[in-house]
Amino acid sequence: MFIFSDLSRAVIDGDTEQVKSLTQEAIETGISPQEILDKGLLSGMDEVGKLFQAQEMFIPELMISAEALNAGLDMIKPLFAEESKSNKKKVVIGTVQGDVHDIGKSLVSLMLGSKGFQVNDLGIDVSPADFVSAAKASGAQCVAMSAMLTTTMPVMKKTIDALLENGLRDKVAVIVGGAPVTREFAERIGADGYAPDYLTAVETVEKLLSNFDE
Ligand code: B12
Repeated sequence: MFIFSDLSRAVIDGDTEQVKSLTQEAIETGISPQEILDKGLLSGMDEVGKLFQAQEMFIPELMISAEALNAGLDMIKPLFAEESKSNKKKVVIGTVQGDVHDIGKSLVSLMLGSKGFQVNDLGIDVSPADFVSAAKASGAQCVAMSAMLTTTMPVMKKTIDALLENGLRDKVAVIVGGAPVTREFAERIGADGYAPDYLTAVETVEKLLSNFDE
């Protein structure tokens, strides 16, 4: 469908107004929020990643594309929330210290919320101490960490160590993700789960927490 390629193009161009009007049009046409996201907004960001890698796009343009994507995302968020069914399990989520990438983390957060999890999204640049205090304060059953840089991946291990030092490690399931993170890395640092995308992330958290009482 043309609307998907137009939407991707608008993300690549960082044209927020165009993203908004095409997203609105897609919603009105009855296209599912998931398709708008995957085939339009995220496929545009995929292309942005490739152009950046090829040095055909630079940081300021990336930021403008991210803003445009987020404008579309804000419009489809309520459509995901409509599917929600309440469950009392709590998840603390954030992008680790030193890392400001938040699109993937926010998607995982959104999807968990739409499946009824109580999500405490700590945002970006979250220190191990902040993960620990948020998990403690909310009595969360799960800590979910995102890292997009090879240089910030070690903070995931530091956070797991901090959970252990604070007596929380056996009370929370830890799940990790982000483009450079692999299942092998997750196992190596002692995480309980790993997922490559937002859909698998939700399935994995559901599986991990199925043993916890509500
Ligand atoms: C947009 C972007 C930015 C934007 C971020 C804006 C924002 N608000 O997030 C800006 C411009 C700020 C940025 C900055 C930088 N970036 Co950048 N950025 C990207 C880019 C193009 C897209 C990332 C993205 O949003 N993808 C779309 C989302 C939906 O995908 P995702 O994040 O992978 O998330 C999915 C999965 O990974 C998973 N997931 C994510 N989190 C979690 C968490 C859990 C718990 C689970 C289970 C799953 C999960 O589910 C998500 C949804 O399906 C990537 C390219 C790429 N290929 O990833 C580079 C990239 C990540 N950036 C990179 C770099 C180098 C940088 C900078 C260091 C550049 C610089 N010289 O300044 C800075 C670092 C700033 C910092 N301290 O964090 C490199 C990282 C290389 C590496 N391996 O270390 C990449 C890979 C580009 C490249 N090829 O070189 N960046």
